[in-house]
Amino acid sequence: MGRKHRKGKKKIRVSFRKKKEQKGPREDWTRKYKELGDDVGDVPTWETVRAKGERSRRRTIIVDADADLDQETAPLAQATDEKGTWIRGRVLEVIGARALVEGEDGQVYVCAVSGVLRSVAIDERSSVVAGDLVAVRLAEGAVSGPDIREPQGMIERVEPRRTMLTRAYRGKEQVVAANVDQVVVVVTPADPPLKLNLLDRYLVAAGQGNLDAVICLNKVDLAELDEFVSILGLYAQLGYQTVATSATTGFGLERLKHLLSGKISVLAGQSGVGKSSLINALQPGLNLRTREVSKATGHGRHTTTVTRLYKWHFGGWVVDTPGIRQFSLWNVKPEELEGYFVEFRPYVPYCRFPSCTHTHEQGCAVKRAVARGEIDAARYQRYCNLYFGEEEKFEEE
Ligand SMILES: Nc1nc2c(ncn2[C@@H]2O[C@H](COP(=O)(O)OP(=O)(O)O)[C@@H](O)[C@H]2O)c(=O)[nH]1
Ligand SMILES: [Mg+2]
Ligand SMILES: [Zn+2]
Repeated sequence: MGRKHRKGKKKIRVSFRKKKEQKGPREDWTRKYKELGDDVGDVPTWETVRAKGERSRRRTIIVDADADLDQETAPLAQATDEKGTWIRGRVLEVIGARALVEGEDGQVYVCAVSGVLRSVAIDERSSVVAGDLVAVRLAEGAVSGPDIREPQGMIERVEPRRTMLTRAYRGKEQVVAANVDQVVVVVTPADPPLKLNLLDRYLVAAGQGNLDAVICLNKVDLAELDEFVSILGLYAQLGYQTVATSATTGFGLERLKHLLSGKISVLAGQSGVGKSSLINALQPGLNLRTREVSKATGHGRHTTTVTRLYKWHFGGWVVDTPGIRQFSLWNVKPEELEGYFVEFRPYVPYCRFPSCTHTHEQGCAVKRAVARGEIDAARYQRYCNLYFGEEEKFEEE
């Protein structure tokens, strides 16, 4: 089933490498690299780090549709210079000074993090995190395998992070995962009952983290699908990707697969909605850590969990992490909420008061839109509840 995409070819855009830009403190490294100036060393010639602002010349090439590629990077497996053999890779997990990196060659290498990288990081823990795209210098005769004791390579570079999941750790902001593309918010029509306020809260959190959101309504076998089509329809109209699934019957799993394919996703949702079941149904044997395992340790279930990327056989990764509720992006200020209720956006500029909270004000264009039926009244009500800090306790895995 997962092989379905194999036949197709697709067009992708890749960057030309510009020789001239290889020298000197590169605009496109993150600030911490800039501070190092020229001492960062020679950038491997195949380096393709690119800043948001940098204009890159691009060309379109045709590749196998199921080739495991990151659209930001040119497909290139490895290169050799006087310093050794370099590969690009994706960090799957970091434990202490030891990182698991999946190279573009598909092999997993145990790597160390270079002292330079560690010393420039504001917080040592965040110098390299799961999801990072890195350049690794492999030792001579490097052996792949996740359980090798000695590091087989050195992580020398980290590409700028597109997105970051962070959390407060000992009073500091700690990055726990980088380059996550999307949050799949899993909800259920029953068992546990549908909580749209919680769904909206997740969507706000995703928006704040600059992540796309996919809404997955699981356990549709427990209810008449018709009843929920309107709910998914509302969110689809707002521009979210939606999918109705049943991990039990297999309904909707192909579409879910399609939505996950080629991306780094994090599954979020209340405990019991079927996140683990969905992952197992998509890929039996993935063996994500389960709640039971962490329960066995007895304490600190969320804080001690290491974030890890697991690879889908159909392409892309799933992040196994403490729920996103643990992350700082959960703490949205009430006045920022309006920005994440996407349907408010066209109306907000027309409110009488620039500081309008869209809750009680006269001349509020958002309220007017609700009255005219242009904004869903129930969703508006949930906005108000969130604004006033109505928070329901729930358990998230
Ligand atoms: N009827 C039904 N039950 C499901 C479905 N998906 C999961 N479950 C059940 O819901 C319970 C919680 O599932 P689990 O995957 O542990 O949820 P998690 O806490 O989100 O990881 C388990 O008993 C599953 O068997 C589904 O699509 N339909
Ligand atoms: Mg679970
Ligand atoms: Zn208003």
